[in-house]
Amino acid sequence: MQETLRIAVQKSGRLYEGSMKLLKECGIEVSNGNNQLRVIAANFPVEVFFLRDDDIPEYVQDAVADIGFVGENVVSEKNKEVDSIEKLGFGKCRLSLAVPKNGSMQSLNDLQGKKIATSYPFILSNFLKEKNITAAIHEISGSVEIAPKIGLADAICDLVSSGSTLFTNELKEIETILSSEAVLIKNKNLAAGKKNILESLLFRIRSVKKAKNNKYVLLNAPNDKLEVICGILPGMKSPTILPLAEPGWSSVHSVINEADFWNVIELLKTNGAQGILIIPIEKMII
Ligand code: PRT
Ligand code: ZN
Repeated sequence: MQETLRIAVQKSGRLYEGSMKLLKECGIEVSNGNNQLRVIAANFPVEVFFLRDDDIPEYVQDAVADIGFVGENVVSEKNKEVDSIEKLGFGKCRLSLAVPKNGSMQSLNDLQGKKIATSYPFILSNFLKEKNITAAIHEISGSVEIAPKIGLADAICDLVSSGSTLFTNELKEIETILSSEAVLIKNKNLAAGKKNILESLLFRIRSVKKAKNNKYVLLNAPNDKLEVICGILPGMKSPTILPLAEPGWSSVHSVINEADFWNVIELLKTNGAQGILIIPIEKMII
């Protein structure tokens, strides 16, 4: 029987869609139409297990699953023996300390001797120890944000993404403890065959991620501006230049990083580029 790599993915919740989308973009067909707990991919040697996110680090540590897609916040809190090997670019959030907006507490030191509600007691206690703050940690599993209002705690330590939950509960962030996104974790002792499958999966994931971070640019430029325009557009190797039917003009093709996008476009325009087209890239292999 051919070896398969067992991937643990969140069954439902904030990481489910991102995880399934990533597998799909990697060309791996996993149909979970019947809400099954275990699905074998049709065209790649992987088997997907659908689990609660909190259980994924332990299952990967214990080799029930070989790898998992899970939040870095959960990996840090569970503190299991697994390797985090690749950030996946979705599920971004931060674990923060927050206090009542109109109260007297303003900064970290004001938490001295106070009570903090959280679902992340391990991360929080390490953080407080490091900062020499003695506070009581009250562990609760959900709706942490209402704890100050109902008198359960003075402050909270919880995940924040847009900040709207804090806002509606009249809380303000005073400190970020950890930035998090979904990450690929692996068992520490994968057999050679599984390692090979993981390598080809990682190759696909990295190609998808690179493509997302880059855009394909097409533009027209007068030939006397080509040198300066090519200097602005580094590309994967160097830009491709093709002559236009109109004498004295060329078409320039290249790839630019999403982060540099607006700066680069402005510069291209001021240096004589015209008809600039920006096209998303599906996969990028360097
Ligand atoms: O059932 P299961 O145990 O699998 O799921 P769960 O309910 O424990 O987790 P789930 O689906 O809520 O979150 C899964 C993972 O998504 C987390 O471990 C994080 O890695 C990531 N993630 C990203 C978030 C958020 N963003 C997030 N905003 N997890 C939770 N939140 C919550 C937060 O706790 C707070 O209640 O959303 C609220 C804040 O959001 P904003 O947008 O109002 O700031
Ligand atoms: Zn959970």
